[in-house]
Amino acid sequence: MKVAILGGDGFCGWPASLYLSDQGHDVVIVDNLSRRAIDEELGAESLTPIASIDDRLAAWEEVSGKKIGFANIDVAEEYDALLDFLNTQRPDAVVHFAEQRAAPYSMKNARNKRYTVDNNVRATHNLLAAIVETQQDIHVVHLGTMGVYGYGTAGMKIPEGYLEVQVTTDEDENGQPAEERTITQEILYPSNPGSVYHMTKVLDQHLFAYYAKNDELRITDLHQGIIWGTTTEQTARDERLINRFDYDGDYGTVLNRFLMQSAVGYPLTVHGTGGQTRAFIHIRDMVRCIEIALNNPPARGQKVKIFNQMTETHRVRDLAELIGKVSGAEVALVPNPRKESAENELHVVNETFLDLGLNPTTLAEGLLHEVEEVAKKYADRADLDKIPARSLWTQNQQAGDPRAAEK
Ligand code: NAD
Ligand code: USQ
Repeated sequence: MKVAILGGDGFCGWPASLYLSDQGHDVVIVDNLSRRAIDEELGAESLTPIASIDDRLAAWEEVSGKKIGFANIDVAEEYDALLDFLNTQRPDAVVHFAEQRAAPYSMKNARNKRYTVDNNVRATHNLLAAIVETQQDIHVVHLGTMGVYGYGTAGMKIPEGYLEVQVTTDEDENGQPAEERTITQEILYPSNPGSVYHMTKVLDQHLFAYYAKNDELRITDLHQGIIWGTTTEQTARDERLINRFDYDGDYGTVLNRFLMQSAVGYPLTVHGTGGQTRAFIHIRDMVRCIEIALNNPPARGQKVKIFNQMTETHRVRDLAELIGKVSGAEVALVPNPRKESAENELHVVNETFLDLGLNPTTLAEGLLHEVEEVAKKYADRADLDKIPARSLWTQNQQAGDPRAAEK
């Protein structure tokens, strides 16, 4: 299959590109390298020394004998270039990772809120409009988030995208009084995003529903949980293929941050009481899920397929305690810089991927150590000042800095 990977230079996109190429797919990456520019803007680099995109691609060809193409296109800003790319490359499928994905970065200030909305919504809409304009039958696989649902339970497991609702009415179809009856309808599960970033994924959902209905585009939206781990079988083959490892307060995600903090001897930054429960998936399962989704597209005219791409849920303080136990790290309860519930339960349906053959990689000590070992190897590249989460959801919040009292 010919697959275009939008955002293929990023944390998820790079290992997914290598995995698909390794499986024999013809892969071409589209990326404007904006994530590397944000590293510079924040003065916070990946803990691992990531090679330039040219060196990455040359290394992959050398190691695997397979070629991955690359086009530097801003999907949000360069519509004509995107259209031209689709017309010349004619991919069977596009995997769309090309969005600003950090909730804290999106909440930093008005500029970042506007950039995140402009970049993400325009990137998604440009892709959909361009596919319609090219008149090609291209399957779109989009990386969405579990955060579109919020993190509550509503007294049941969160379903895969849709909810059947029943409304009891004593009116007929014309709004005239009638005998009481119950109408059943399927709707998108009510959204409840917790940041401007998460909100852009809610807006994406509606763009997808519209284009699937109006233009019969074939679209799969993967509601992904937090990725943990950094290494896949392919990225481990050569140091120049190494994946990025974000640990800073804006881009680092919780479990990888805790493992890095443990590796460099920094107290684990548990926000508030650590009562947030979230969905997780290991990076090696993520790459497999992408291929499973590519192999199981919806038919033309079918509604958007929504899969919950997660394998397990964990409470933040339980993760900190586990890491403390296995590696002796100190746990610090710091002020929560975010506006989120102190505690939540989370139960999620993820049967589609399991039914399609995913064999989940669950949180195991060995894999936790593997991530910690990567962090230890590059510990001298860490800038400890970049660890605290300083982006505040409202003026009333405080930075999640365990060393604030010492400063
Ligand atoms: P990332 O920031 O590492 O990668 C995103 C890539 O997209 C970067 O290489 C960036 O340069 C590129 N990009 C952004 N805007 C672009 C544009 N306008 N044109 C072209 N390229 C553009 O993020 P990631 O962690 O790899 O996440 C990828 C996707 O997966 C995101 O959409 C994110 O919402 C989703 N996701 C990530 C996680 C996670 O834990 N990392 C969890 C759930 C969902
Ligand atoms: N947290 C801590 N300490 C830290 C960092 C985070 O306690 O040092 C807490 C946060 O307050 C939050 C939880 O851990 O309650 C998760 O935070 P996170 O930064 O790991 O994840 P989040 O902001 O939700 O975003 C990440 C990705 C995003 C993706 C999302 C999936 O950056 O792209 O969409 O995970 S999900 O969380 O399922 O919505």
